[in-house]
Parts: sequence; C-alpha cells; structure tokens
Amino acid sequence: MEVFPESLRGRLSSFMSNKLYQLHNTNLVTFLSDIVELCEPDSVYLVEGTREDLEYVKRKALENGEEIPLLNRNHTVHFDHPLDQARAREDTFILSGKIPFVNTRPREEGLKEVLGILKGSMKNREMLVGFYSLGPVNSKHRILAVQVTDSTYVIHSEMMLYRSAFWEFSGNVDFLRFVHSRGTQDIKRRRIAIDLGGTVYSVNTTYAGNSVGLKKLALRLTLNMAVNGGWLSEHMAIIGIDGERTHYVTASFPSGSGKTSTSMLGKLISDDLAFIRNVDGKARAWNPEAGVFGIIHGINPKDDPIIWEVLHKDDEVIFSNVLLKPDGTVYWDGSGEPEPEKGVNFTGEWWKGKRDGEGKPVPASHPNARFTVRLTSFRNLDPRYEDPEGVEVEAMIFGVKDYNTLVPIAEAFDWAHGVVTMGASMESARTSAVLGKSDEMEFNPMALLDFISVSLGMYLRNYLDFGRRLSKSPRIYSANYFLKGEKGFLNSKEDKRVWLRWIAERLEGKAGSILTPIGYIPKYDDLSRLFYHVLGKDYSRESYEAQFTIRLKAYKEKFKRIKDIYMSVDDTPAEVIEILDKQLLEIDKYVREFGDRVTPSQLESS
Ligand code: OXD
Ligand code: MN
Repeated sequence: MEVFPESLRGRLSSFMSNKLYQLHNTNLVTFLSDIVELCEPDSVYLVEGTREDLEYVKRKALENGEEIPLLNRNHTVHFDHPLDQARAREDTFILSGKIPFVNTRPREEGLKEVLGILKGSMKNREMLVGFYSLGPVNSKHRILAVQVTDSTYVIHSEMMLYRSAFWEFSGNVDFLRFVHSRGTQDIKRRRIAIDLGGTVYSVNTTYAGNSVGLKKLALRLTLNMAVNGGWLSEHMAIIGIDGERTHYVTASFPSGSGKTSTSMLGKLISDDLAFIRNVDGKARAWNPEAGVFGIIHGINPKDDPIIWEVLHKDDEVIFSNVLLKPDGTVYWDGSGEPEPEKGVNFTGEWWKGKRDGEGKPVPASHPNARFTVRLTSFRNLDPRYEDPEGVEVEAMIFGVKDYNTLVPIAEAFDWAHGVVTMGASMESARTSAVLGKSDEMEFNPMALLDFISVSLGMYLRNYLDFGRRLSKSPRIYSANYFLKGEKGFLNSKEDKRVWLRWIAERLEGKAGSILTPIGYIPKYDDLSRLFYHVLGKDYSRESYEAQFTIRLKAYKEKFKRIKDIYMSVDDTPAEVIEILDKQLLEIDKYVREFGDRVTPSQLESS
C-alpha cells in the first residue's frame, strides 16, 4: 500500500504513520480508515505497548478525569456512571436471527442503529488503537485483536490485562475488531452489538465488562470460533493444584461465586477465561488474558491474603467504583476496615448514611466494584501461563452458588455425565456483576449463558464431541461453596482447599469415593485426614453427614427443570435428554428406597 486514505493520514503523526506503514497490513488500514470516518476523532494514537505508551495513556487518563490519582503513585481509581456498574445484558445483543437464550437483533437493524450512535462520537477526542494477542504471543493458537476506543481507561486496562503484540500484525494477518466509544454516557443509548463476523461495537458505556472488548465481548466471538473449530472457549479459571505433582484443573463458576478465590488456592494460570484445545489427544489450556479484573467486595487479608498483598504493594492497580477516601487511599465493603465517614464513590460525594432518590442506603463501594491488575503481580503465578503449548487439563470443575441442593463436591461418572448433569445443568444465584436483582436463581450452563453466541444445542454437541475425541478426557466435578443447613452455611470459606486436595488425590488414585445417584462423593475418612492435613482442623462426622447428604428431592426437581429447558430447545442433542432421563430415573430409585434425602452412611452401608 502506497499511501493511507486521507481520513486516516491526516490524523496520524508522522511517527505513527511510519509505524503503521511498516506493518504493510491492508486489512488494518482499511479497518482503521473506516472507523475514523465513522467516529471522526481529532487524532489517532497507535499503542504499541511500550513504556512511553503506558506513560502517555496514564497521563491522559488522569488529565481527562477517567482516572483519579491515589496516594500510591502506581494506583488510580476510575468511576463508571451510576447506572453503568455492571454488564448490561439488555443492551448487549448478537447481530443475527433468533437464537434461544441469546439476546439477538436483526443484523441490518442492529448494525444501523449502533453505527448511527457511533457516528461522530469521537469528535474533539483522540482515538486510541491497541494491538493484542489473546494467548501467549508465540503460541500458534493465539488470536490477534485490535481495540479502537476514545477511552484512555479502556486502553490502560487492556495494557494491564492483555499481551501487547503490535509487531505481530505485520503482513495481511486478520484479527478480531473491537470498536468502543464512551459516547455521551447517555445510558438510554448504551449499545453493545456483536457481529459474529468478528467485530464488536460498544457505545455509551465504560464499565469494563461492556467496554474492554477483549474480555467478555471477545468471548462471544471466540466461543463461536471454538464451536465451529472443534475446541472450547470457556468462562473458566485455570489452576495448578498440588499433589504428588501439579495437576491442572479448570474451574467454571458464574461471576461472584468463588472462581477468583479458587484460583488463588493453587498455581495461577487464569482467573476467568480459558481456551482449551485437543493437542495430540490431550486437552490443553491457555489463558487468553494476562491480568485480572476482579470483584473487590469482600476481599480481606484473612480470606484473600494473596489478592490483598497485590492491592497493597507498589504494583500498578486500577480500582473501580470503590470509595475514594479524603486521604487519597480507597475503601471497599467487606475489607474488614472500618467504614469511613465520607468520601467519593460511584454516586459522587458520599457520606455515612447517604440514601438514594428512593430512600435506599447507598453503599460506600458498589457491590461490583473491581480491581484491575497484572498477572505478574501475583506471587502464586505459574510461569507456565506463558507456555505456548498450554497446560494439560486433568479435571474440570463446574461450581455454582446454590443454597439448597448441590453437595459441596462430587465427581461425575464420566465425561458425558459431567458435561450434561454438572456443566449444562448449572443453576446459580444471580451475581451483582450483571445489572438487575442479585441472588435470584438462574439457569447458567457452564457459567456461560451471558456469553453464548450460538445455540445451546450446537454448543453442547461440540462439548460432548470434544471430550470423546481426546485419548483421555478430563474428570468432571461439581462444586458448591454455598450449601446451607437449618443454621446457615454448612462450610467455611477455607474448606475449598480440602475439595481441591481431594480432586488431586482422586487423580492420583489415592482417595476413595462413595457411589451416589448423582456421582461420586468423598469418603469421611479421606476428608477427615485432609481437613487435618490441609487445614489443621478436626472434621466431625456430623459436618460430613450434613454436607454430603444427597437432597434427592431437590436434585430431582432441579433436573426436571433442566430437562424442561432443554426440551424447549429445538436442537438439543438427543443424548442430552437421554442422560437427564437416566439421571432422573437413578434418583427415583433412591427416592423409593430412602425418601427425600439419603445420608452418606446410609449409602455406604447399602
Ligand atoms: C467478569 C464477569 O468480570 O464475568 O469476569 O462479569
Ligand atoms: Mn468472568
């Protein structure tokens, strides 16, 4: 290409033009020119990812007020609009014909609307362009992505959360495209439009789950690529757990139900997303990200010592929607620190006892307040997160926030049983990471319902086939840290360490199990040994019986609900219904013998 179109050339410094020229990437130039013509920024800055770029982006973010400096010079705070504090489900749609459970809009109509809102949205602003690789840059499975935005906060976040890869865009390589504008913060005109052809448009929002394209917006695109390409793109952490050797497991939990805390208990590879591929018959996983955008509510030094340390040392942190205290430090609810008298939060000036227009108390920090940090800040980071070959997955955990039904940990009979009755049957209490009411139970297969971009039937078909093509499929576990008895929660927060250790021992053939209709559960003797060994605690038989009693009636109701859901979807694979039917029959057998519940000791002696 000889010269760039005038629209682009006129907005680039000669230094930037020269850089872009060196890439010889016509796809990129065409894309950038189109967006420049659409959004009409004053200037364009290409973010290669150098130290100078980082300094520039940070300085701009402070100058334009998107971030506020804190006492620690490596910390800043960002506030989103009071009505823009979480993922906006209603305003996020796939540009396609109808897909059950997926918010869609007819392509032409949806595209026309979002392009109309984006028109001229960057006037008097600079357009920043970030260049990244999802996954280690030197992995043959990496996916390249470009973010265009007028938000310095978005680019700053991405520089911490992803691997910069400007020079990898050399030649006519293709890439995923994310176009974002803060717009005018007119929440009524907030739109996140996903074109499965490979482009996402987002406007009138800054909350990272809606604006940082590479996070949850990219997930819709990569999930579609994965289903079509026979691999998995999942909402899962990747963790190395210790036993005789390190076992890598993935863990899928809806946001706010224990995924981040689980990933802190082992060697950290990923806290949120995983690409999983079949490599020579083995499931291997990569983290597409290089940082953590985590929920800060409840992070305290006792339960989360590693995250606490990351937030208090000198590494870079962007806090969002916490309380900014007059002394230039921040406070969040659940930190164990005394609540300050006043400060600034997502609603502006805040004081103890502040109420909103409807008379409801305004919390000091939003329940979905966040921290953005680099993976390299974590002392439990496993250097293999940069392994271009990924790590081998030996087990997958599907976890939910369920107060009434699921036992704390159970192992599936086999891949298909686990995929269907554990992953695809997930129901979980709604999180504050999504706008709307918290705590209602929601169907949320593989913790992915918000991000699914193909029909559930296609998605599950791919999942089932993926495991079958492996020479050894990972074992599957269901987890629930939130089971309640009459007197409240049956487990303490640290018990999950024991469940992980049990999984390691199962993989090594050391721990036994008890057969139940819903899978295998741990034996008392193994847990008693592990509670002592891992936590230094005595584990009583009563606790065990209460935690591992199978609530047959509740399980049965759950699987009936799930079956109804899948029956209502046209393309559910017949196998899914067969497995659910078999599961229901099996539970019925036990109901006939034991009634509504069966205790582990009854099972052991039967
Ligand atoms: C997240 C989410 O931010 O799932 O990871 O909401
Ligand atoms: Mn998530």
